[in-house]
Amino acid sequence: MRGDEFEASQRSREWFHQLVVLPGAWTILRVDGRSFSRFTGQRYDKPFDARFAQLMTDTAASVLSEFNGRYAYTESDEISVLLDPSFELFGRSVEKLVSISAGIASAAFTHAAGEPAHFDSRVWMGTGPADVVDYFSWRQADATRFALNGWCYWTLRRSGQSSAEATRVLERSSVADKNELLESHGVNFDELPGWQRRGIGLWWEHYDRPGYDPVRRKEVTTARRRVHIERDLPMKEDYRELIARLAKDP
Ligand SMILES: Nc1nc2c(ncn2[C@@H]2O[C@H](COP(=O)(O)OP(=O)(O)OP(=O)(O)O)[C@@H](O)[C@H]2O)c(=O)[nH]1
Ligand SMILES: [Mg+2]
Repeated sequence: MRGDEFEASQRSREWFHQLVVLPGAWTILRVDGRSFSRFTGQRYDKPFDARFAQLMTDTAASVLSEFNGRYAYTESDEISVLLDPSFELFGRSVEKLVSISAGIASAAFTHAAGEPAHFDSRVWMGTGPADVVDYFSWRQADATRFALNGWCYWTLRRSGQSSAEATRVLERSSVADKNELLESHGVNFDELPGWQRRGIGLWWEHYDRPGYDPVRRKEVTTARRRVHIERDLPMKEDYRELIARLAKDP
């Protein structure tokens, strides 16, 4: 076999490298901490720890910035980043998108936490802004479920129940039952911090930075952008409207 044929036959075995996200598709990358139940177990307060949420927020800001995304959302140990439908980074290669997003998240989190941790990644594709609105509503509902379950579970554990007992009680409980359970232990779910119940959103905001132009010797303002971090997101219909605004063309 000639050298160039050998080269081509080896390249053809990189089978998945041809796989790309459809041109113009609305794309979301979701990274998720690997075995974070174990990682967070001994290190962070349960069910929520503001220090852990800050690490996830720092990580979300890194992924949002590196991919120049439109919006990032974090809850529990996951981060979703919405890419612009016109993005062309890495030729839209699925292998590149998942490996680089997982790599960025793992590096950013490890750097911020000072301990090694890593993330997996997946790609979601939608056909338009309405799909994107549904996606983020879905993840926010997951955040609310995670918060309600976590608070109930740890409230029962702290009241003396074993892991198996607490799990059994929760399996048989409706959402209303869980709210009542917390109420009976003096916890009003609706008054818990918004970031725990609804997750944290990040997007770009534009601002004018005043400065001085030494050549023209005059005051000038330059347009800049920075990442806005929202720890008190709206919910349900208001959240859907926020996402619809962020996903609006262009
Ligand atoms: N202590 C603590 N743990 C948290 C917090 N937020 C998320 N977690 C943990 O992160 C886990 C995330 O769930 P999963 O992603 O389903 O579990 P995982 O162990 O990471 O499993 P894989 O993602 O499949 O590798 C939760 O079960 C919690 O244990 C927090 O604020 N404090
Ligand atoms: Mg995980």
